[in-house]
Amino acid sequence: MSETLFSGMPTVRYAGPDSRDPLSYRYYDANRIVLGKPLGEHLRFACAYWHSLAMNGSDPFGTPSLMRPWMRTADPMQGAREKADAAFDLFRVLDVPFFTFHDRDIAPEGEDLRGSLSNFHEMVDYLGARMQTSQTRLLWGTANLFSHPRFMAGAATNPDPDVFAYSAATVKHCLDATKTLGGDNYVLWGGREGYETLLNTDLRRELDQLGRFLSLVVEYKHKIGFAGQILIEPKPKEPTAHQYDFDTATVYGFLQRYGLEGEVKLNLEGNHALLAGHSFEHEIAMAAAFGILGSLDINRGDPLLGWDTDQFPMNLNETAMALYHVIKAGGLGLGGCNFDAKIRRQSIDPADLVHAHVGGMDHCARAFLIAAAIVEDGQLDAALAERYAGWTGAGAREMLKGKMTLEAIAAAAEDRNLSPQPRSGGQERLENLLSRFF
Ligand code: XLS
Ligand code: NI
Ligand code: NI
Repeated sequence: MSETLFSGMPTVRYAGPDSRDPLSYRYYDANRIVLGKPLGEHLRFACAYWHSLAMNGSDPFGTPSLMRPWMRTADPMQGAREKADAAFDLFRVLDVPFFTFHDRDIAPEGEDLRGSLSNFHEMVDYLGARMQTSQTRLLWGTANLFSHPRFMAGAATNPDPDVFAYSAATVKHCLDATKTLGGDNYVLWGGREGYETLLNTDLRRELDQLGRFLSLVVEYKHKIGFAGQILIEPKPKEPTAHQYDFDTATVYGFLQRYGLEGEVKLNLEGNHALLAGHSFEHEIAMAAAFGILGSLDINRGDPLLGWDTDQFPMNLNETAMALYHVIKAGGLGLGGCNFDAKIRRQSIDPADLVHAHVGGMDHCARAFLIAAAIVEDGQLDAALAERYAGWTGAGAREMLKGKMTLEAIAAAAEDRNLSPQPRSGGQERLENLLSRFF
């Protein structure tokens, strides 16, 4: 492996909460047993190739601010190899257990579909070889079906059937590669699956196209024996004004409509929850309630801005409560905590990338320890159980069993001449209880 931007950096290690070394983990002790298993196995952190290796700091007002060496290499395939070397060296520095990628992050676009697929498979082989000598495994793969202008009117929902077919071919090869590299999940974020104006959009047709596309992916997953999960990543807006995969509840309805609710789970992102007018914990709890919690893109947005700023998580209350609901749901299983997060445009030093991830991992570890302490304490759970205790009674349960009619319930209520008394929800008491853990 050639020299990389990170060659001179030692692997970041756990050094305890009192450590003053900014490049040490103070809370992320991957081997520490929490709630019966190692912390690292609860969190399953992943580094996102696109933000960390492919992003160049450009924004709608400015040119790239982060010109990494591999971005200047004349031969794009050689650049892709240098980028992969840098990626695996960064993973070594962070000691991060997983990574995630889009096809286009790891390999350049070719002259045509065949050329792009050939570049892609060549780089998948290269990554496979890198993985032989690395601890870092693949959390998920995905296809970039939104950057190239061919996708400007959507991928699966495009009015042009050739774009649907092009996208199908791309996803087929990405799923093959994800399986080959031992990925635990395959993610579909509907980048431009949405619309700008109904003047040029046949909504019903586009939804049916999306439903069929997803069914094709699920059929193929079973055909090749991919043991991982298929995940949809909801997002309400950006890039299109009306994204079809708006939020957890919307996607669940969509999955039900196309009979896929038992096949597909969700990859939930903090910033996307915020854009949908929800909190991260709401989206997680909602997915858990539907039984479709899959994985997390653990980042944060700026509540003052209306777009996907993809910042590293740093709000302890927000992250702890998100992870509390993950624990309550039984954990992330094959999913993990993917840093779909990018450094700011001014953070131009390679070390900034390391600081960002070390901070993010440590922050999440600390938040997880807080969430685990709340679970172990049990008072919040007890308060919840107490609030719904009335439903444990036989009479109450009868009403939900589907055997009592509305008339029967009415007759019983009249018979008992009910006069239910309001009870306090106790929110402030519970908030005070929570604040003891922070
Ligand atoms: C964009 C999405 C994207 C997905 C992967 O907002 O978060 O990064 O995670 O395509
Ligand atoms: Ni996002
Ligand atoms: Ni994301």
